[in-house]
Amino acid sequence: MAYDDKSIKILEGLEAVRKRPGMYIGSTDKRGLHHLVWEIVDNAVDEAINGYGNNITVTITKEGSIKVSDEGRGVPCGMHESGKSTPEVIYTVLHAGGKFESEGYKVSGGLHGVGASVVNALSKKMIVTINRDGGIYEISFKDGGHVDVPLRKIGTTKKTGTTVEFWPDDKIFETTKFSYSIISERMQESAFLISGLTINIIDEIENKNVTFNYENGIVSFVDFINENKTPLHKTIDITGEKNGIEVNIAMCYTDSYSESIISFVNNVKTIDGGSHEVGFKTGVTKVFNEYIKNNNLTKGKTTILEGSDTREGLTAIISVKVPENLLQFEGQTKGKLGTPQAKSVTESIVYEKLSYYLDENKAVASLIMEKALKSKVAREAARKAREEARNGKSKSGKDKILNGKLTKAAGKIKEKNELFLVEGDSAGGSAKTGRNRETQAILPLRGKVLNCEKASNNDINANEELNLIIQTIGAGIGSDFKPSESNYGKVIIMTDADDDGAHIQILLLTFFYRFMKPLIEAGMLYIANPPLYSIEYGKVKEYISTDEDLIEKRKTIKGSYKINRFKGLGEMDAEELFETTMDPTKRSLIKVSIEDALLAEKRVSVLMGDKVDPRKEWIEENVDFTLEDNFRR
Ligand code: 28G
Repeated sequence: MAYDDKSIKILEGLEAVRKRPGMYIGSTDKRGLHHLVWEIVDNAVDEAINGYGNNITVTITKEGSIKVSDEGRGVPCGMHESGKSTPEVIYTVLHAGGKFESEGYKVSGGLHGVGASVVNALSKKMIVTINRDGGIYEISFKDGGHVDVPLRKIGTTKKTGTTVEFWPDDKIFETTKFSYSIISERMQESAFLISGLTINIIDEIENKNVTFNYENGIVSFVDFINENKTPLHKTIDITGEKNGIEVNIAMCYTDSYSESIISFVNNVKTIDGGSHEVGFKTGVTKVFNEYIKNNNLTKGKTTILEGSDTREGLTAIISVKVPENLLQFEGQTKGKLGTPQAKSVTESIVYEKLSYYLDENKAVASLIMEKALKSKVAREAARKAREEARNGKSKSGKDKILNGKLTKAAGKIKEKNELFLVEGDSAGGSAKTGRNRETQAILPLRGKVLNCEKASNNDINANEELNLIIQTIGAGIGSDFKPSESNYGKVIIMTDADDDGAHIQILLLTFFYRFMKPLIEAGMLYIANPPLYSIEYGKVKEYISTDEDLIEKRKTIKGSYKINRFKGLGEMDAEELFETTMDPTKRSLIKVSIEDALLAEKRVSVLMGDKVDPRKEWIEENVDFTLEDNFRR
């Protein structure tokens, strides 16, 4: 191909990325914006994994850019046959294409490694600085990957490494504000997975910085997740290799009842698990059942533990390395490992190493076996109680509670009905009066909701408030929960817009996350979005949700006006509450989606402390503020 033709192809490629960014980075919202960072950082991490440079720095700059530096070999600075420099080619030629291309899924990183040229295409400016062969080289781009200044030598140095600084294009992204906490969390994860790697994050805007470096790798990862929990033993480290597949697992039981397993393949998180996770679970179950049998802990009876019994209170990180030729991913988002050999290899390594560990550590073994046996007893008791409830044996008592508190919807079409969980009796009163009687049911909640982070099924059943919610929704709990059986198409949490309200919100989210996760996954859980202010001028009364909007509104009003700040839902009269917050034709609901559900567990324990700031931040970062319709917040 002629030189000019090649250049045209390159520009067409960059233009294609700008036309359909979603194909390359998933979305143009906050998540898509951060994908840009992952793409660049992954290249730096790859260079470190290859053994070149173990120090990476990510800076959120005052100028609105992100700057990533590594201490690797530096991108080669020679000339390509086309007459372009190697860096120009690397940062302007699209590599393996978008999401729908079948080939070219990179082993590590981002949305299957769509590459630095995609980041360039979506940036209004990018500067690449390379330290290599004694020189400092620089090339810059503008307006979506067009060369601004070609590669040139700008100085000398003894160091080596690459620095990429880019300014995301605000014509493409809904937001260009980078989040220190989102970046930190992901970088911390990389630092856990690659022990010995140091990652520094600097936020020049908010004057914050942090450095992550973990000599003990994923053992530190498990200990970090368990920071606010009570571990029952020292974290167990399992490593092994078979048929070219490397397995590294860190696991530790705590006194809680929840299970947190996070898995990775070639340092990429497998959100939907897959064969390596299945192998792990099968291996653990086998080891436990063999142990209780061999050590006669079943007192002669044939007791068989279910997998879930062996994972109560377990925190585990599974990290496997699979050679590229064996890699298979499944599912829509390719977040599930398919490779069958990963199951057998993981299972046999877990079986071998965990059996050995338990035989060598009898005290730990009896602690965790006892825990698993207790889980089995509790599980069977709970099942029996549920069956009795279904057969009507102990129904009357519960019905009485329900009838006293729940204001039911008159309509009988379950999918159309909505359940409002309302904080406090006074707000509950307004909601009852103001609601749409046909489709809206009101359940007022009294006092604080139980913190479910450490609760077992039994604790939940014993808690009146939560029991009420379970009975009202009527679709079961835990592994028995079926969203299709829900009495309501939407469950809507309606709390005051203050700290207490936020706290109740988070406690309820924890409960739903732990005991009714499918409800969240089915997109049936919402948060109501009541206004903060009303403003009256002339004959008009308007409701306003944010401080920013209030400031804007005041600017537009000529003459006098009256502002009222709602301190709580209870302050609104029934009509006002319906009109602003409940009316399906006017309200804006927030759909709850906990993306990174497993790490949320860790945050939940952070949140349950007294600190208000992290709690607020968590809500902001993790509750997906996608509105039900096109209403603005
Ligand atoms: C700072 C932010 C992101 C990088 C390197 C190092 C090399 C490289 C990168 O080469 C071109 C094509 C295949 C070899 C490789 C340097 C070999 C020898 C590199 C980064 C050349 C890419 N010397 N460091 N790319 N390959 N860091 N950090 O992007 O043949 S990208």
